[in-house]
This record gives sequence, C-alpha cells and structure tokens, in this order.
Amino acid sequence: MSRTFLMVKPDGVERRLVGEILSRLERKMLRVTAMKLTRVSRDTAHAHYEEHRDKPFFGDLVAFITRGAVVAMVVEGPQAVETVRSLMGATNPIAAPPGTIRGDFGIEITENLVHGSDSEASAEREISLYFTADELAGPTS
Ligand code: IDP
Ligand code: MG
Repeated sequence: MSRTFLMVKPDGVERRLVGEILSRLERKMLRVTAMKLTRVSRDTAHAHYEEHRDKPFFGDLVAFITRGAVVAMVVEGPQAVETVRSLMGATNPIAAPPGTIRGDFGIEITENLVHGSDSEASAEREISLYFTADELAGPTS
C-alpha cells in the first residue's frame, strides 16, 4: 500500500464533477483517507508548483488554481501514485484517452480538472503542504 495526493482543481468543483471523480477512485478500490474542500493561497500555489516557476504558463497556472474552491485528498492503494495518474490521463486532455478523467471531461491544458502527485516523494511533500498532522490522523473512534 502507498498513498498519493489528489486535488480536484477549481474547474472540477465549478463543473460539479467532484462526485464523478470520487466515484471513479472508489470504483477502482482506492481509499480516500483524508479529504477537504479548501482554497489554495498564492503562497501554497507557488510552493506546490515550484518546479514550474520558470515556465511561460506559471502565471496562468497560479491564477487558475487560486481562483476557487478545490477538493484536496489523500488517496491510498497499491501503487497509488501510478494508479491515480492512470485514472487521470495525460496532462493535455486532448491526448488523454476516453475513459480517463481528463480524457472524458477536459479539453484545455491548463483547466485539466485534477492534480495527482508524480512520485512518492512529491506525494509526501504535497500531502504536508495541504494537510496538518491532525487532519491526517483521521476520525477517532
Ligand atoms: P501534471 O498535472 O499532469 O503533472 P505538469 O507538467 O506537472 O502536469 O503541469 C502542472 C499543471 O500545469 C498541469 O496539470 C496544467 O494544469 C498546467 N500546464 C502544464 N503544461 C502546460 C502548458 O503547456 N500550458 C498551460 N498549462 C500547462
Ligand atoms: Mg505534475
């Protein structure tokens, strides 16, 4: 078992696709172990996407990710990083095959509905960017 970080981006929330996306994760037998509706601050956006800070699309990406509510999740399962990336499809929704989240619902490269970590190291870094230790501890019984 491993875990990854997944976010429904503002376009996914605006388009009421949170349930659809969650349903796809659950049908695949992945487990959502933490989840919240939140807003990405400018600072968090910069930290999250620091690898892209010199790219020409960085400004648009930060404006997009901070423009509205997002749903942040920790997702657990076998090879969680790869499994989630495969459900998401390629970065450019035009290249993402039908059957994937981006392939079924996206058409624009910036507004591509979901973020998923690209490695276990990124997953741990991103999880700690969006969740506190208390939030990760889960509901107490
Ligand atoms: P990923 O989300 O599939 O891991 P990355 O290359 O890490 O893709 O890019 C991060 C995000 O930046 C993408 O999901 C997309 O929203 C945006 N993005 C990536 N490449 C471009 C581009 O060429 N033009 C505009 N936006 C882009
Ligand atoms: Mg990426």
